[in-house]
Amino acid sequence: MNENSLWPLNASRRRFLKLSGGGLVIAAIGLTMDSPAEASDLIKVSMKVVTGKMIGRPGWPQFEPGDLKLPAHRLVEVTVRCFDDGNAQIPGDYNRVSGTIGNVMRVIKGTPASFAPNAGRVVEEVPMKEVAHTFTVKGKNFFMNVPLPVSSTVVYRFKTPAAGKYPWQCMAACGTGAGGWAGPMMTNAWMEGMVTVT
Ligand SMILES: [Cu+2]
Repeated sequence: MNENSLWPLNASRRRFLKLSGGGLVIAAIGLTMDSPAEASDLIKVSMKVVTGKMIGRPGWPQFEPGDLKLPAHRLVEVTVRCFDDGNAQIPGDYNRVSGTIGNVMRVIKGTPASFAPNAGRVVEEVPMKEVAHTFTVKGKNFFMNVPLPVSSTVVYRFKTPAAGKYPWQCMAACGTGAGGWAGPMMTNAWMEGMVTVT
């Protein structure tokens, strides 16, 4: 598959967003992603966001896996199925895709088990009111923001940065408490976690 035909590069439009909402917790490393046999291969990662109801813990939506381990300087394709049909408030600009190849992602309606490579459409942003969660990674010289629309599947590609630990946080107020920033939003491998690049 030609990377550029599906993922137009748009290196000139780089957006650097400021993270708000407090510190990020550095914690344990979770799942290790499979590495392909050949170094030139695209690494594919599959994630999902399940609702609290689905896992018997209402009010606690969760990313699975909550921690990623990836090799440095490699092209990774991530598919995220968001089973959550509820939106949540996000700070301005976190509805925009940033830090992926071309600063875009592909959005497919629903959470089908399989779909054609060109299914759905390529977008640079999601309407604010349609965002259920974000996968927002911040680390030294690296920032990536992927907004997840309700009840949808997104596919994006990114180049892993240099070795290091890159915390991620969901920036949509999907948790418990008055502001929606408690509970899973403050719990490792729930709505925050670690991308460990080696
Ligand atoms: Cu969330």
